[in-house]
Amino acid sequence: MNQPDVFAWDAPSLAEACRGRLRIGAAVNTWDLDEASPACAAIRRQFDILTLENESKPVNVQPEEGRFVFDKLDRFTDFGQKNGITLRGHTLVWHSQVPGWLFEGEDGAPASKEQLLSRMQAHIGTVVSRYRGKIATWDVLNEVLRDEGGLRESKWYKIAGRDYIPAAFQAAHEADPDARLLINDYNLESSEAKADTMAALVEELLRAGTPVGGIGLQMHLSLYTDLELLKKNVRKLAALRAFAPDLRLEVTELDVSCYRFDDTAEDLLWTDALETAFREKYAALFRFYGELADEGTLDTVVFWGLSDAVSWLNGFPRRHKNYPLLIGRGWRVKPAFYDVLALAGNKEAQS
Ligand code: 9MR
Repeated sequence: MNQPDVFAWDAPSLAEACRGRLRIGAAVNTWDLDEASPACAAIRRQFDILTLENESKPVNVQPEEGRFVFDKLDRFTDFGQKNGITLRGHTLVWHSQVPGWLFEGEDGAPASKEQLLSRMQAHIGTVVSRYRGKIATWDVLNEVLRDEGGLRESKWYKIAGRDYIPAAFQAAHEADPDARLLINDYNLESSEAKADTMAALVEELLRAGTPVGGIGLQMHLSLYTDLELLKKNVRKLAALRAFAPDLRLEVTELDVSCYRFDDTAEDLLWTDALETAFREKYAALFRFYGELADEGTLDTVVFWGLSDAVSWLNGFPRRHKNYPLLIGRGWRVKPAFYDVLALAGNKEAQS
């Protein structure tokens, strides 16, 4: 069926269609929040949950020890409150976009474990308590696992061992006992070893009484993602709810690249064949998200970016034109948008 080729702000609202079942969000930057901008119009129409793409990462929030920069986060939370939009905090502990001073001790030596943990607690405590009640979910830990399973051997791990993991959750929980606290990672859907490590780690944390509220599945996917494997791995993580019924999964950074990761092709043109594959992928995904939502496992799906024009995938892993989102260049919604709209919002459309 042909659907109108319209701007995102004139199209039906995906967030509204999904309300009560899934929150639908996007990663944004504060320049998108200017009232008169097309980005802002698209946000208000299409999304009811937002994440800052870069501006709330540790290197931007505490570039030097004790010097916190809150102007962007303040703008974000003011916007959310004014527009009734739920907010996600991204991220508190990461190996990337993290300031170097965190890991430095006296005279060029590495920081001690105690020093690193106390700096981590100070960062988390200051940031999370400032936005207590305003930021609903925090990606407390980001990408602490290796693709091949096991914990990433980051500076965090090398200095503090695995103790930084529960300590980060404890610090965030003390600062805002009502916030949902997540551990967030990529390739959980495509690497069984990584999904197994995540399941074992979260189980261990929950058994020890660590306040983990959920698992963030980034879901940077492609047209070539194996959906059967994706479902199997997600099911494995969802099974943790058997002994922690409040645990939730969130899809935190969804996009569907039209390239394989190691693809060195020149810019792909948007052909009918690509369009068909893209629609099928998104429809199958949202059918699955709907199932998870209906059983209470998943309640949030956030796209990583507002439109194809600004997606990070135009520059990663190499510079090429990509088309990973439901809003295309020129702010027009794609046919796949209407497929998702029909699927995500109502159960009948899924049969
Ligand atoms: O989209 C973000 C991009 O603009 C930054 O350059 C990049 C820096 O590492 O981070 C990107 O966002 C990442 C997110 O914070 C964590 N998961 C992977 C995302 C894509 O790289």
